Amino acid sequence: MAKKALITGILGQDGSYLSKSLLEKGYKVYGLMRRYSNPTFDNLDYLSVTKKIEFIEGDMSDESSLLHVIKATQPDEVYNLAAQSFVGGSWQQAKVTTEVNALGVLYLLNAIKLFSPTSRFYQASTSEMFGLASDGDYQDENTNFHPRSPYGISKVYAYWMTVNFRESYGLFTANGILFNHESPIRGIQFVTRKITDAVAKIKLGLSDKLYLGNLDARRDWGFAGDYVESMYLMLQQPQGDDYVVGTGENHSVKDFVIEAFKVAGVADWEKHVVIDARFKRPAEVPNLKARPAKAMKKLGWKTKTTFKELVKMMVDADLKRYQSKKA
Ligand code: NAP
Ligand code: F7E
Repeated sequence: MAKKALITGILGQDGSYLSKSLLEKGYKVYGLMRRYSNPTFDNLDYLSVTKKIEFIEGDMSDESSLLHVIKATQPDEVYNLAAQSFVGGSWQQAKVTTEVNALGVLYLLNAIKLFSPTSRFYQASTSEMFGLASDGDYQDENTNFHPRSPYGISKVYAYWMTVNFRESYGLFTANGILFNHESPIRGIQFVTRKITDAVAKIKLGLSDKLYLGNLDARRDWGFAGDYVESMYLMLQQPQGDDYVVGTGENHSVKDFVIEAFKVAGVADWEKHVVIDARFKRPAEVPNLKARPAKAMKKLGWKTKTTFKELVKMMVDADLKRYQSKKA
């Protein structure tokens, strides 16, 4: 019989790539989505998998809906990807961020404990938990957390609750501490997609300026399609555990900007980029770089897409999108 997977956050970037990958592996996929009067399935349509997923309405802030979903689906694997995932918005919406990203995980784990205790649970943890990360040049499973935003703090709570359900009740739980991963369907607010979208518009004469905050922040950027494989691998291990996943290389926002303009063939990037204080954060995370040695050794996972390939993939996709709109 086909294995059953429940994915929360199915309509987001990672939910889209993961559902495609699990369907290809023969899974029956259930997707938790919020109730909308007029939902859009753009990301899943882009990957042509919408019709094969069974959608169930629910909300991470509504415990009763999660109890119902777990009881009704009895999944072999639960991938908890739902979150208010925009760091920059988490200061303005700290309560919602906490309810969804922190308490939502407690509700989901409790539902699994009550109604489907053999389900294996994946928690979408994040390099934002490391935050200031003053311990050294890179971050791994032994690095101390120093979150710098309500988002990072909410994810630290969820991380420890995931560990605690493993230690207290013997549930199979895993934290994937994933560093930034991007793709052509990355949300438009995130800096990489904001850049590639603007560069495509500038190239086609549809816009002239790109407004950004801190160009010096450094991130370890990989491709989302590669990273969802690590989530799957974590749930196939003999025991639940916690893993850092990243490329081991980092670049500044400025490096990303320069590469994107170069790929599009637009000269003089500095003429188009405007520094705008609205996009600076009250507390910045300056420098993240993964050391993914454990994931490489124990999961056999490794990144396949280089920084330059990622930037090109995203710029090309945005150019294609605007060109087809113009036609
Ligand atoms: P994303 O594109 O923002 O997707 C998040 C999904 O969560 C969306 O589909 C959203 O639903 C859903 N969601 C938000 N609030 C919800 C609620 N109250 N109830 C149910 N669903 C809700 O994020 P992503 O980039 O795919 O990231 C997936 C997960 O990995 C997130 O937990 C994120 O925090 C974490 N993470 C991401 C990265 C990264 O670089 N991408 C790195 C580390 C960890 P709607 O479609 O209805 O808005
Ligand atoms: O910012 C700087 C900004 O919003 C990256 C989420 O998926 O990855 C993501 O969080 C950097 C920051 O991603 C702008 O200050 C400059 O230093 O693309 P971002 P993030 O905050 O790293 C982690 C791993 C997650 O878990 C999150 O869910 O870029 N930056 N100028 C800007 N950022 C944005 N968004 N917009 C700007 O104009």
